[in-house]
Amino acid sequence: MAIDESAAVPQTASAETAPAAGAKQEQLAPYRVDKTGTRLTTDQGIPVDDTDNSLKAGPRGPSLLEDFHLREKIMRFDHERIPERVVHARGSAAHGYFQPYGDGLAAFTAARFLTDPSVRTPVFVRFSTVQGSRGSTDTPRDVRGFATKFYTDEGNFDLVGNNMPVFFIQDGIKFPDLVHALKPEPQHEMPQAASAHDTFWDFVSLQPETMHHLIWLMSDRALPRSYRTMQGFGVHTFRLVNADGQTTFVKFHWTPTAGVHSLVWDEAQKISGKDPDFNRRDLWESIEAGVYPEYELGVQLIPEQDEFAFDDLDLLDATKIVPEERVPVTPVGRMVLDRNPDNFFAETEQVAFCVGNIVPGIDFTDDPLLQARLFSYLDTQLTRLGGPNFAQIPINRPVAPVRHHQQDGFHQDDIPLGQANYHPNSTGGGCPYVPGVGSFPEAFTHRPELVDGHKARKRAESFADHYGQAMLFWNSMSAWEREHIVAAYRFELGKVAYPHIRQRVVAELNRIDNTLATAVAAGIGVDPPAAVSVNDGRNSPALSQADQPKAGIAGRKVALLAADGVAATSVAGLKDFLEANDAVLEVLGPVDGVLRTAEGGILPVTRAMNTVSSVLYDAVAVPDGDEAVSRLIGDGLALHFVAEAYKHAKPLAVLGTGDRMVEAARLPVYTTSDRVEGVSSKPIAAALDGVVFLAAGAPVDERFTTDLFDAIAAHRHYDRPVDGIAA
Ligand code: HDD
Repeated sequence: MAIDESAAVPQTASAETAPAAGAKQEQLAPYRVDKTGTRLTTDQGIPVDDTDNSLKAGPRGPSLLEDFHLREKIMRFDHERIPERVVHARGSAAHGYFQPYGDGLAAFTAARFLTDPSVRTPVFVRFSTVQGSRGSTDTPRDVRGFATKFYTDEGNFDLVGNNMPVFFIQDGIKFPDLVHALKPEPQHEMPQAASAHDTFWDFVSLQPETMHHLIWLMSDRALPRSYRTMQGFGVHTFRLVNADGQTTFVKFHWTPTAGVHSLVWDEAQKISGKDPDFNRRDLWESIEAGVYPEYELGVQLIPEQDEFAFDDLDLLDATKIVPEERVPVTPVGRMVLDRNPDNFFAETEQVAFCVGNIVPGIDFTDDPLLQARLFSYLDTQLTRLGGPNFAQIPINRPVAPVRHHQQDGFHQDDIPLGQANYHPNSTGGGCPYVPGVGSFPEAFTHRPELVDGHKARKRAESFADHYGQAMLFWNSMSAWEREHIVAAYRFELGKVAYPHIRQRVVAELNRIDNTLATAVAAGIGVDPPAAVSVNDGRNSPALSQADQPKAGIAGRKVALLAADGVAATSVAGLKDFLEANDAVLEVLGPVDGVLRTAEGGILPVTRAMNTVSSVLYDAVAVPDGDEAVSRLIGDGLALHFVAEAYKHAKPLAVLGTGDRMVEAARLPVYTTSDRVEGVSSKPIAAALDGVVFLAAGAPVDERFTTDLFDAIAAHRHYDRPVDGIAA
């Protein structure tokens, strides 16, 4: 085929196409390869005129070894895969930037990216599940990784956190045991992307330090609606170090500006089949739509002299939080994710986070979990990325200059010039020079800490309590959060084959709270626990998702069920309202194409109803228009759609005679006999939660949009009586 040479474009994309500002995008630009308008070549740049037929001795004869294109093509294909991450294998990532609000942290840290509000630091953030393989689903009950690489002017800082503020174990030496127990069982590689199995529950019930993280895992935090709506935590206590070398303990928190929202468990399981890429797609589509995920960075600061001020927790114990009521979280800056990666493998798969990557102004603590991580991340990249030069992969390159005497190894991309590959040298003018300790204020200085102790494989006494903070968490939950937690334990343990493991978990739960243990035991067929009360009643309101501030509705997806005869006026009003608030309305028809409206016009269908499901939406709307409503009532799929959305506590927008559908779906909200002068607004007491009605034939008005905004912003309405709903 003839090539239009004029269509050829330069090999590199313009950095100006990158909304994620800054030095990192400029650095990546020369690596981006645009194939538009180019000829096909081999790896050696030799043009190829046929890539569909191998070179043969006669059309039906054997293929010839001299066919360098065949050999290269097959060889390259054979080696496309690299080992997946041993944990957190499934992930999705985005570029963006971080900017501090002001210089408020300047007294605490010398790190400029945290203290100079004029500095926008490029970031690359990778979100992940922990247990599943690369090709698994996005919505198992699992912890989510939240790893941020800050490309600061002083080098890369990797904050490799999770969406839960604590970890299962206190000492990194237990990590291989934890992960073996958590991952699919060795004999049959089951279950995939799920924690409900014997080895996991066996391990955790024998390792009581897991109890705190476990109750977080049984809560809705393990089912984030979106990466845009989950918190992130650095988990460990780190140190901030100021210009005078004084240090302050710090805990890092990410808080999404879109609010903290979760799925319900039944929904999460269904999504795993309907759209295993649910969270990945949401991240990608939000950024493409310009609804950029945003997170506020907050810090809890603890003066160094207060290290031992907490009688019930040790700052070095990663199974503990510092309750926000005792040390408040101070907001210090904002992160915006505004650019999708160009290539999944090159960026999301090859990004290498290392907990040991810190910059001047930040330092480690002696948390034994953190200490083991310092080795593990560096070590794992050698296998995963094929050698010691992984920091040269474009996504991993710092924007700060890199000059040293390390050399060679697999995949050395740089061409170091000159003779000097050692220090000290005179052949290279003494460069790269090392000015000497203390003579170079920007250099990283390890905190001069006095270390004194006898070598011993021991755990500190101050790490001994494993139940107090699990109790704090349980006490801080709202009624619906507790119901979800009990249901989660019952579900997970209900899949455990060994009764003694179930019983042992109940005994552990009884050390947290007797009502919790009793409720779980009642659901899994084991003996009720002894009626002892250990609960000290303490709580921390900041831990409850119910107490998180509600944000707007940007990025929420609303499904409108429609059919021929749909009243178009209120649909148009609904669409305008949602789009004005950066939310999305999708019109679902019985089939693809267009619908005939009650007014005689047409309404385009976004998707055929059978290709989606209520679980893929945040809210559902039913239309006005007698004919359309009658058609929908006759369609079991549509009725199930409405009932299921109601059961999953989602907001419903009921336009005009669409109220007949609410009645037909047997939702305990409303019957048409409740209509007052044609206006469908009479609630059946509190059961109306999150169901917003518009009068028949009426245009969308402010009362309706205000109520609907609040209903969607709240995200879920858990006070509904849903037990009898068949969905
Ligand atoms: Fe880890 C990956 C988070 C404890 C060893 N971990 C990994 C990732 C996240 C976390 C988000 C994925 C990074 C990415 O997107 O590439 N890990 C945590 C948190 C922990 C934690 C918040 C506790 C506070 N991890 C932990 C321990 C060890 C590891 C105790 C080992 C001693 N983690 C690894 C690893 C991984 C990893 C094996 C797999 C892939 C990788 O590092 O790059 O080294």
